[in-house]
Amino acid sequence: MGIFDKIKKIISSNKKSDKEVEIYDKGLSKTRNDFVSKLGLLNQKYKSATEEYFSELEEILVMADIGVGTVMSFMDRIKDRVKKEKTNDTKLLTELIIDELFIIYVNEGVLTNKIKINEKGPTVLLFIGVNGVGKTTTIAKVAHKFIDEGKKVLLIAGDTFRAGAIEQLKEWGKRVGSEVISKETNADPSSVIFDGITKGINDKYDVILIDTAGRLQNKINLMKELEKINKVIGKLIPDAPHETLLVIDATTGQNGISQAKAFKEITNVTGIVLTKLDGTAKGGIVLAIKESVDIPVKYVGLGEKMNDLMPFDIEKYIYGLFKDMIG
Ligand SMILES: Nc1nc2c(ncn2[C@@H]2O[C@H](COP(=O)(O)OP(=O)(O)O)[C@@H](O)[C@H]2O)c(=O)[nH]1
Ligand SMILES: [Mg+2]
Repeated sequence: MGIFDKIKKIISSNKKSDKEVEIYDKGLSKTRNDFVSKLGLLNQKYKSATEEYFSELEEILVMADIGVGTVMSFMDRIKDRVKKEKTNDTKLLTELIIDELFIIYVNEGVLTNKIKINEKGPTVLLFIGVNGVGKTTTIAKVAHKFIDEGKKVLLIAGDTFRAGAIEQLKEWGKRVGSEVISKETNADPSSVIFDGITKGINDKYDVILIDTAGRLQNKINLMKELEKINKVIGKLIPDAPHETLLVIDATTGQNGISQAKAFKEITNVTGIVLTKLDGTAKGGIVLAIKESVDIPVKYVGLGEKMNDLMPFDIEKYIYGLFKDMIG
């Protein structure tokens, strides 16, 4: 079944009222209102797919932060399909556009949004990313998810750089109901992490989530710090961290993409958390990440509340973008 039919199925089934679909729906409304309404206007303006139509379409996609390289190959494929399928009707083109956007993401892709789970002991997830992108909030949301599943979750305040960061994690710990291990401001992050993981093992925690500071302006130091952190974790639990999740703020557009490239150079990033998708009209950044770093997006942040974090799901994402154009 093609993506178009799958979305139609979501629309026609009662899945519409599914909680997850609802959060996607709400969180993507800014992007949908901007990007999709532009597409709608384009289809009204042009009855058939002329050169002008294509160049306006290209501009709309670039404006949604999809990434120039992706847009260019996308345009080639769309034009090809228009020729092959001998359709020139812009209404039918919508279906092709949605289909091709989906293909961009799944193409040659490691599509998994699954978090690697350690069956033999605590699962350790390390969160990295620059200041303000939403690391601490995301950790709280992920903790909430695991606690909901009945797991015992420990948080480690590895961002010892700012006093506020430690307090913020403790506050979230109270709210979601998980223990927080911390030390004083400016303590060595590796030593807090050592203590935390040791407790996690001894007290048989299921999941350990580690907060860090991300001072990317000093790349060498950050690289060394992350190396040290990884060493400490790996000594206590071989194979850990099971995931290193890079948090990126979707509202920062190309800046976020640059961060992804920089972090990929200095450490082994296994997944991306894209936050604040609800705060941007440029939700196409999901596809730009695919193009520029090819690291799977594992979670998306669609709001500030505890429940506003979703495992990334390309079908729900495309549904959230295009539901007004289909059906
Ligand atoms: N709208 C929205 N705000 C978010 C999201 N994730 C985080 N934030 C906000 O971003 C700000 C910075 O988050 P924080 O977790 O402190 O970032 P950190 O410095 O990386 O730890 C806070 O005000 C959060 O409420 C999201 O998905 N949507
Ligand atoms: Mg923080």
